[in-house]
Amino acid sequence: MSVYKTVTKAVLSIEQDEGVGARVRRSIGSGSLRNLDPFLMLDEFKSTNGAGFPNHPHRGFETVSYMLNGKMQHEDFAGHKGTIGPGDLQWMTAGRGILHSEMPASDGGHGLQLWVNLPAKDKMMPPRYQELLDKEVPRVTSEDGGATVKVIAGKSYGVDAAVRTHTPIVYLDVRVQKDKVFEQEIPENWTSFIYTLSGDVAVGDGDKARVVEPHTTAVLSGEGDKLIVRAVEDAHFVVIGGQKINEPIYQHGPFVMNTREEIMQAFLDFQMGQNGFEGAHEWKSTI
Ligand code: 3F1
Ligand code: FE2
Repeated sequence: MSVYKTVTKAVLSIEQDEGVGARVRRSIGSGSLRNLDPFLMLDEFKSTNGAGFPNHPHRGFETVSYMLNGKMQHEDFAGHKGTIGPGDLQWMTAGRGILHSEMPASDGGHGLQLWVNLPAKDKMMPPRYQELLDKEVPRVTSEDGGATVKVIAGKSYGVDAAVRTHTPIVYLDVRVQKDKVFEQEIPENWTSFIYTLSGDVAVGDGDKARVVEPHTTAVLSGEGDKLIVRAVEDAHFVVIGGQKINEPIYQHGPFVMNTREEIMQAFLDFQMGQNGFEGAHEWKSTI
């Protein structure tokens, strides 16, 4: 018999400044939502005025950019360049080093960026992109048609994602009609949460359900192997879960390693243009 997960914590995200002139609602990674292994950060990003995230490096983790509306341009120091449009997904494994620029196209953008930690053995792997257009992201509908899901990572209602992850992860974009229900298996002891975009939802079963408003992170219990969400009104949210990596985390901004020494090495490598940061100095973004 399955046991439903409960909400252990619900935190509303308030808009804050990030990047250059950009505004984000920070979910994971904000003061009260740290240590959600394997997740380091989740930002809901909305731009109107061309503000974004010019030239900056990453090492030791993955950035998952998922566009909800509008367009973002990206360009990295190895010449990888493109535009992410509505519903498109870019799963970027920074590995040993990426230097890039992420800027909204002229009419602005609305999207989510999730940072997923890498296990120690993969932190220095060569960078890799998995890019899917909206129409290439697998979709599935619940039995009664009340819930529709885009399977970004993991599996839902029997449909597998196209993306490959380094540790087990589930990432779903879910829309549920008013008074309908979404159900999802998530293993016990994983870290998992939902982040709401629009519409109030009741998370959890029966008496234990908790109503959550938009722009809120509802952290789910390790106990229980099933999530149930009822839409109080037409609702849109993401479900994110992952197996814990259980390794020490030493983070300095966009470098996430296991020890202080590895962080000092990352600074040195970036400064010297070595060990994955070759050419970092000479590079100038064109976007
Ligand atoms: C100037 C600056 C400061 C901080 O590495 C959290 C540049 C980068 C950084 S950063 N990145 S911030 C970030 C947040 C959201 O700390 C970067 C990009 C974000 O969203 C981009 C996005 C979202 C959806 C692109 C495409 C779809
Ligand atoms: Fe970035």
